[in-house]
Formats: sequence, structure tokens, C-alpha cells
Amino acid sequence: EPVIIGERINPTGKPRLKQAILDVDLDYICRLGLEQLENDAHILDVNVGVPGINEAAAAEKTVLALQAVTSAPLQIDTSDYETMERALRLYNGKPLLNSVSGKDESLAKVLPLVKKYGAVVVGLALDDDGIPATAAGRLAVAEKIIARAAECGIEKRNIIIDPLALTISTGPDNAAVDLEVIRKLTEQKIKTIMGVSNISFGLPSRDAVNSTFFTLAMEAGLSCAIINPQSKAMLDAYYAYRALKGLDGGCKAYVKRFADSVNKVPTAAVSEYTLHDAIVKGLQEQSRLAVTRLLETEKPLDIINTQMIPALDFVGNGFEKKNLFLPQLLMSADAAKAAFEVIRDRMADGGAVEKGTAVVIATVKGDIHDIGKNIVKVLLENYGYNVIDLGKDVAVEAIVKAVLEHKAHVVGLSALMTTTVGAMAATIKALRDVCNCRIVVGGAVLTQDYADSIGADHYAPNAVSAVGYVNEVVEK
Ligand code: B12
Repeated sequence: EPVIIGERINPTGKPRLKQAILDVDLDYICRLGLEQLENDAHILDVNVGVPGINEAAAAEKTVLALQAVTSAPLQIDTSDYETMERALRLYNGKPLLNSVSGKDESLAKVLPLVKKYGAVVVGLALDDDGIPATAAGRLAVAEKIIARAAECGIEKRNIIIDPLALTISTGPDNAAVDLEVIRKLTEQKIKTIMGVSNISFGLPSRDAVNSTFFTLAMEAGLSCAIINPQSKAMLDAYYAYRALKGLDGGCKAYVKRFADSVNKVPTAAVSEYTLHDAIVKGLQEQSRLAVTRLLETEKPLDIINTQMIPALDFVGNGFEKKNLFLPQLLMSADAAKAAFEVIRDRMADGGAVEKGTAVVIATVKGDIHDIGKNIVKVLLENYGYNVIDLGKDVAVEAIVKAVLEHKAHVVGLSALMTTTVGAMAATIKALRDVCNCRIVVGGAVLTQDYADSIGADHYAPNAVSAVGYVNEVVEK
């Protein structure tokens, strides 16, 4: 059953992506990746070769960003040896490298890297004399690559041969040659890979040619197809082929795809995400755009409560169940912060009334969670309070000092972990020893009972409750 490799992260002929690579707009690149995965790609090709840039540095950043938003395998696609080495080095898992060729220099440089990093490598059927015209010629190059790899200790199963699709508009036998190479290699149990759409270069209505060639190639045994998963014709061919070959019991996947397509047209351009999805997927720019759209119709606090917090809860739960990992949590937190900055700026436009009362706010020692505390801060400022924000991971003494210095009437403390509520208790105790300020506490792990047990004056389950309490204290 062939594997689909999404081809869209490749700047050739794509000015928007080229610009994104130049601007290090990782958000855009990640979205291109996620969309292909949503459209059933199994692996993402990653090619950031834009002339004149530091390709190795760009590849490192891109691989890290993609691996933070998806666990799908990546194909590192480059002809630059330094880029290969650096991307292979930091890739999590077993990398797929595209490519080595039958050229002596390429074999000498690439194969040791493949061995060193335990990669799977794509072997291109071309050598110092170019691309052989015949199937026999390309098979000979494949044999040479496999033999040289064996000398380096690389097993056959870690090599995938690309017969190289050349357009049929200039050579009537080009498709037949590829299919012959794929058939012969499949008989020898050697895996094959191909960038399918090159076959139609220069022709009109390319999808028709590509999808038919794709079907023929699958029938010949193609193991990996580098295609645009957002092409309806290609995916139709793929699912129809699986159903016809008995690879799709009860035609379930085929029928599901049809049912889905009634509701959804495959996206040709990069699509819009809801705020919830943008945060869950860790996309900062999408998060900003989504929140900006929402602010046209909804209130800031409603957006926080109905989209931001549920999205963070969702990733928090995933993290707890171990199906999401820390890099993803970090990406989501950054996306939530990006959205919140937009909300904050909007709230600041509201023209707050200065009440002047000083409120000191901090996340306690040992705890670096500050998204919730920042929301409380902005809301308090919006109500005209003079908020002195001490930040996160703040020592007991620093909080005491600030409260005395600013003669604060109210102190807000945040703790999000069971391991840091102890620091909250210690802070309250130290404050009680030196002043009679009111203390309001909040943060995901706290409860009313716990707040009572550590001597807090008020437990605020959310930012609105926090403001209500401060208003009450000030009025009294
Ligand atoms: C985002 C996040 C992170 C981000 C934080 C980024 C940041 N700048 O804040 C990052 C990725 C850095 C992170 C790191 C870690 N995290 Co974390 N994280 C979360 C997550 C998913 C969301 C928290 C959040 O922002 N929620 C949204 C905000 C708006 O809600 P909130 O904080 O509750 O705030 C509201 C109210 O509580 C209240 N409130 C909050 N503060 C205050 C303060 C005052 C004064 C008042 C009045 C009210 C108030 O009002 C707010 C608005 O309504 C939670 C899971 C969850 N569902 O809560 C885990 C979670 C808190 N993290 C957890 C853990 C374990 C960690 C790490 C230890 C992971 C690790 N192995 O490294 C580290 C901790 C490092 C440290 N020393 O602190 C655990 C804690 C488990 C526990 N029971 O102790 C949780 C619960 C995830 C889980 N289920 O396992 N995390």
C-alpha cells in the first residue's frame, strides 16, 4: 500500500512559500504541513532551498517547528551536504533523506551521513552521465547505489529508489520507463519513490495525466508517492485504487472520503483556523487572525472563556494522557499568548477609569505559568487599578517587599501546579506577618477548600471573580 508524501513544502515555483522561508515565517510553513496531513499525507517533504539563504539554518528551524506541531515523519529534501548533516542531526526519530544519486561525489558525501544517523535514503536513478534513457540504465544506477551503500553498512531496507519521472511531452516512452523500473525493483523487494506530477510537465489539464500515471505506478508497485495531497484527482485515484485492490475493507475509507467531500472541498489555498484550533495546533499567526475576526462580534472575556481556556484545557489533558508533549504545550501556550495580546490591546482601547488602588500580582515561586495571571492583570487594569505585576516564579521576599513598597491593598497570587501551592501558602504566611492586605488566589489546581486552608481571603476561579472581589474590597 503506497505511502503519500506531501510535496508542498518546496519553494520551487511558489513565491509565497519562498517569501515565508526568507522571513522565517514558520507559522506559514507549519500550516502548509498540517493542511497536507489533514488531507491524508503520511509524510511531509521539507525543502527550504531558496537561493542565497543559509539553507542549513533554515532547515534546522523548519524541522524543529514542524516536529513541534506534528509527529508525522519528515523527508529532509536537499542537495546541500551541510543542510543534510545539520537536519539529520537534530531530527527526532529515524530520518528520511532525499537524496543520494549515483554520482561518485554524492555517494561519497551522503552515504556516510546516512549510516551515521541511521537514516533511510532516497537513491536517484542518475549518475555522472545524467539520467539514463532506458529502464536497464536506471536499474544499473540503482544497483550501483545499493552496492555502495552496502559497503558503508547500509541495509537495502533503508534505501528507496526514485526512477525519476520525466515529462511525456518530450519523450513518449518516459512513463513506460519509470513503470518498468518500479516493476523490476518491486520484484526484487526494493522500495520505490517518485515525484509523480513531473510526468505531465508542459501539458494542459495535468491532473488527468498525473492521476492516471499515479494509478499505473501504484499497480507497478510504487511504495511512496510524492504528490500534492490537496489535489482531488490524486487522492481520488489513491482511494479508488485501494478499494479496487482490496486494501480498503468494505470500501470504508473510500466511502468516508466521499461523504467528507460532500461537505468539504479540498483547500487550494492555506485555510483559516478557528481560535480554538489555532491554539491547539500551536499556530501563532492564525491565532492572531482568528481572535481579530472574533473580536468583531464577541466580547473579549467570552472569547477567553469559550475558546482560549477550553483549547488550553484540551492540550493540558492531552499532555496528561501523554498523547501531546512539552514542545506542543509550549507552541499552544505561545499561540494563546499571541491571541491574548490582541485582546489586551483591544481592551486597552476601552478607556479605563483610573482608580489608583495598587494591586500586586504574581505567580508564586517555582511556577512559570502566567497566562491566567496575565488575563487577571489586564482585566484589573481595565477596571482602572494600578497593577504591579511581579511576573512569574517570584520569591516570597520579593512579593512582601513590593506589597510594602506600593502600600498595596490587594495581592493576587497564582499557582498552577500541586507542587507550587506550597509556595503560595508560604507567601500568604509571610504577608500576614507584616501587613493586613487582602489576598486573592487563583490558578487551575486551586480549590475553595485549599484556598481556605492556606488562609487566603478569596478564591477566584476566573478573572471576572477576581475583579469582583477587588471591587468589593475597594468599596469597603
Ligand atoms: C500552558 C501550560 C504550560 C505552559 C505555560 C506557559 C505560560 N507562559 O504560562 C508551559 C508549556 C511552559 C508549561 C510548563 C509546565 N507545565 Co503546564 N500547563 C499548561 C496548561 C496546558 C494551561 C495553563 C493555562 O494557561 N490555562 C489557561 C489559563 C487562562 O487558565 P488558568 O491559569 O487556570 O487561569 C484562570 C484561573 O485559574 C484564574 N487565575 C489564574 N491565576 C490567577 C491569579 C489570581 C490572582 C486570580 C485572582 C485568578 C487567577 O483566572 C484565570 C483566567 O480565568 C495546563 C493545563 C490546564 N488545563 O490548566 C498545564 C499544567 C498546569 N502544566 C503542568 C505541568 C506538569 C507543567 C510542567 C511541570 C511540565 C514539565 N514536565 O516541564 C511545566 C512546569 C514548569 C514550571 N516550573 O512551572 C500540569 C500541572 C499538574 C499538577 N497538577 O501539578 C498541568 C495541569 C498539565 C497536566 N494536566 O499535566 N505548561
